[in-house]
Amino acid sequence: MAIKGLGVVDQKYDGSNLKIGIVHARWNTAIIDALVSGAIKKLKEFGVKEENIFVETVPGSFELPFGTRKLQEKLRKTVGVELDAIIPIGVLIKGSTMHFEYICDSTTNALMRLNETLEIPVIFGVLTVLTEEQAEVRAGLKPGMHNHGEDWGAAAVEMATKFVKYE
Ligand code: DLZ
Repeated sequence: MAIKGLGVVDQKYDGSNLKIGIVHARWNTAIIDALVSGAIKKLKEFGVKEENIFVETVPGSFELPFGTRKLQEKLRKTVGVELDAIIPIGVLIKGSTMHFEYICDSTTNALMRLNETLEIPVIFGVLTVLTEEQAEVRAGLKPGMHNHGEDWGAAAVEMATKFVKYE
């Protein structure tokens, strides 16, 4: 049995009636693209329809909390769509200043607080890594390595099914 990672999914989930939002930063694009693809692949494997996956971008991870909150509101107001979960995706790579620490801390806290204020689950799709290589490994860009975006897709379906559309 694997020690790390998501583990075995506890039941078979049907995401065919779910609407899932993805808000992703554009910093570190190659890694972001892989993570977003991984999340979408997993959502589809769980039956989420392509037309029910709503993708929006923001400049960097610091903008993720605002983008996450506003995507829900924007879709509701413009096209009458009620999201069942949102996956914010960002990649923060440590540089030579304290910027990394501040953005990691504020972004993580703000996303966590959205779970207390929004009525839908907000998944934590942010990699906070020390090197580009660590990010590539976690995005499945190195041979044989696992794409964490897939875990975020699975987490969104599980949380939405258990706690939003459970009837
Ligand atoms: C400024 C900045 C830096 C230094 N590093 C990253 C990063 O590694 N990953 C990321 O997503 N965003 C970074 N940013 C941009 C900030 O998140 C934000 O977009 C800008 O400070 C503008 O508010």
